[in-house]
Amino acid sequence: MQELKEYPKSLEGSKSLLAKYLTKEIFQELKDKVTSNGFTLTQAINSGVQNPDSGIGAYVGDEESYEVFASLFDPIIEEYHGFKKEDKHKSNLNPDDLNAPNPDPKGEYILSTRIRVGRNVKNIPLGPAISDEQRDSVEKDVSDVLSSFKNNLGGKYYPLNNMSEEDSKSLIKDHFLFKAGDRFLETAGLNKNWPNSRGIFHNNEKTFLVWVNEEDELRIISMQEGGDIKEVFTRLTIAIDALSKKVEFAYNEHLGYITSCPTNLGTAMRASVHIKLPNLGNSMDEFKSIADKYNVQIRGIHGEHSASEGGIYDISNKRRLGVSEVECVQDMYDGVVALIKREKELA
Ligand code: ADP
Ligand code: CIR
Repeated sequence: MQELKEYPKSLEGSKSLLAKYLTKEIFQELKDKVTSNGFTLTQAINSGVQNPDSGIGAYVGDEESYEVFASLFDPIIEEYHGFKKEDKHKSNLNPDDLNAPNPDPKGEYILSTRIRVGRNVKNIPLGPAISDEQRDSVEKDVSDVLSSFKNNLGGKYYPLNNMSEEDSKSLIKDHFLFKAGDRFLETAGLNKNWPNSRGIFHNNEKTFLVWVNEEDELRIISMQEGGDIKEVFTRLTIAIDALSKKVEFAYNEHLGYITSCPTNLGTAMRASVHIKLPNLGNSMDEFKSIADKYNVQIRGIHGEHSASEGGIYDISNKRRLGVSEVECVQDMYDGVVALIKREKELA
């Protein structure tokens, strides 16, 4: 990748947080800085430079990037999470502290619930700066640990480079597997040597899954049909605990779990439901204003940057840093309850 000498023109007019906070002065201040893994500003911002329609537009190659390029990342983190430089992250993975009785016991609105966290292995560069050998060793170590899991968490690891196109298509369509060729990840350097060293582990029921070497080295996922959010959270906490006993993850007191995208820092948790909201879907301004009020994000049915189909939306917590895991799920829950209430009124 050619190192940028001049402020990138494509950012002029872009609405991304990168464009907002990478002023010409900050570009000059940071353009020759480099982390001990050799990660540069050009690499950190390439995704947003190549994709001016990004919401954020920047990724890091290692934990140190958040320090070296702090004058860019601090304001992005502050705006996205409402989290200031002097704030401290907190954690609470106790399902008993969650107040989330099924908001839709008759199953009229919620199709499924999914909660994931991102994790990266301590002392290894993050995806945008990882070497092929390091990516390989992450895959080997993590898949060995997962293959030793028993009972409800027991299952099998499926490497992507050994998967038929038919199987991968059906896993993607059914929302279990990440898609290939995402242009935001591609330009962030996250798809290098694809499909090698990537894969998915899942138990028989596909209620516990782990993505290996996608945007983060691990995405630990709990999901099931319906709206029993507490059951999904409980299974996830058991899985996180089991994995944390075997793999040490990158974490610091200020930023929590270290992730390649600044939106995922902290808990690295996205708790979501797939939910039918056709009437709110026809009043998008009101839908967005309720979502903003409850700190939830609206996505389409096939994940980030996808569209809704049949009035079904993906509703998830927006904040992940400076709030605990229980609070992330509570944000999503409170937002979903408010959205169902309004949807009923509009029907
Ligand atoms: P991430 O969750 O890692 O931020 P995406 O937004 O790309 O990533 O979503 C990943 C996949 O998970 C997509 O296929 C998406 O449809 C699926 N998904 C997300 N939430 C749910 C849900 N509540 N139920 C079923 N599938 C879901
Ligand atoms: C973007 O900037 O749009 C992509 N790089 C994805 C950012 C992460 N998405 C989010 O809002 N959590």
